[in-house]
Amino acid sequence: MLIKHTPPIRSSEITSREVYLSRRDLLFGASITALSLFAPQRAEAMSLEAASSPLSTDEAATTFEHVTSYNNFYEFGTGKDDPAKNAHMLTTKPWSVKVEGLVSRPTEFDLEDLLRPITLEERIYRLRCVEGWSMVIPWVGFPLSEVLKRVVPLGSAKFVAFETLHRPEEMPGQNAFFQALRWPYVEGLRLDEAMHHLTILAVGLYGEELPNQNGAPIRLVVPWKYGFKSIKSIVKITLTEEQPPTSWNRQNPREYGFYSNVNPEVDHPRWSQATELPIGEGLFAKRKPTLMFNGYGEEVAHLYEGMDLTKFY
Ligand SMILES: Nc1nc2c(c(=O)[nH]1)N[C@H]1C(S)=C(S)[C@@H](COP(=O)(O)O)O[C@H]1N2
Ligand SMILES: [Mo]
Repeated sequence: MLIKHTPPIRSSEITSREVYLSRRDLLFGASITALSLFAPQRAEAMSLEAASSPLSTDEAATTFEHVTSYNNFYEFGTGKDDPAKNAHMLTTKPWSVKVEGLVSRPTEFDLEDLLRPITLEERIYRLRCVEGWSMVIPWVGFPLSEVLKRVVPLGSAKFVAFETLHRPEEMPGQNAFFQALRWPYVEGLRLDEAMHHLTILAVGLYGEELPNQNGAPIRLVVPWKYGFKSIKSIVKITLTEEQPPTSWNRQNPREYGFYSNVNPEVDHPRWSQATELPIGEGLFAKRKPTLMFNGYGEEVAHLYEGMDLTKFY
């Protein structure tokens, strides 16, 4: 089992990038064993072993506190602080993920079995929400393609559909009088987007197991698309021939398309998408220009060659 269960670290213990970076040396340094012998208390903080990825941005990460207290996870309420308040209700162990549809080997993986042959990586990725804010998050995860290859997609598979857990007893938003969305939350990618090396399944952040509010125990991260594509707490992945429905497109097709690539030139009908506010930089933080494909254009622009991105938004 790759994830070692250690008592969760309180956010108050990890508030700055400085603290994180010193812990990161512990996690990734060569002298882990020696340190754990001589500094048992600090070594105890280790929980996820991951190799750091060259695909990371070198921008400063948003603090652990902000990453875990300012969230969108409507299953736990529509307020930004609701997921941090309510997501502890979710039971994430045991957990399994079904991978089925147009594949040769449909499989229901226990999370542990899914992770056993997999090498975890730390990837520091930008996350841009369609609401106009952004964060930089040190995810721990692995390429989605590794799972897809294990089930062997058929030639007819063109899209990948994802589904979040539906468990109203533990997800108050699924039980609310006012239902913010139709449940379960669903998302989708084209197969080539799903196989792309930047597309990962995350099981942790900041070297810790994924906090529930961030989509425990396993969530998608697609860094060149708006945040809502990065579906949380996944229980099912289905390969399909037809483009699958997605929650926000179903909710409001004029405002949210299937592709949802970060694009400063295509405005949301009710507001501009040209700039973003970095979260956690205080009262005087300045909005900064949003980059095409969230800054990942060199790696992903070829996927959309010849497509009119104002039409396929
Ligand atoms: N199941 C589910 N996944 C979800 C959401 C949600 O409400 N439910 N919100 C999305 C949105 S709008 C964003 S911006 C990101 C936020 O991820 P974070 O809270 O880890 O920063 O999760 C996405 N994944
Ligand atoms: Mo979002």
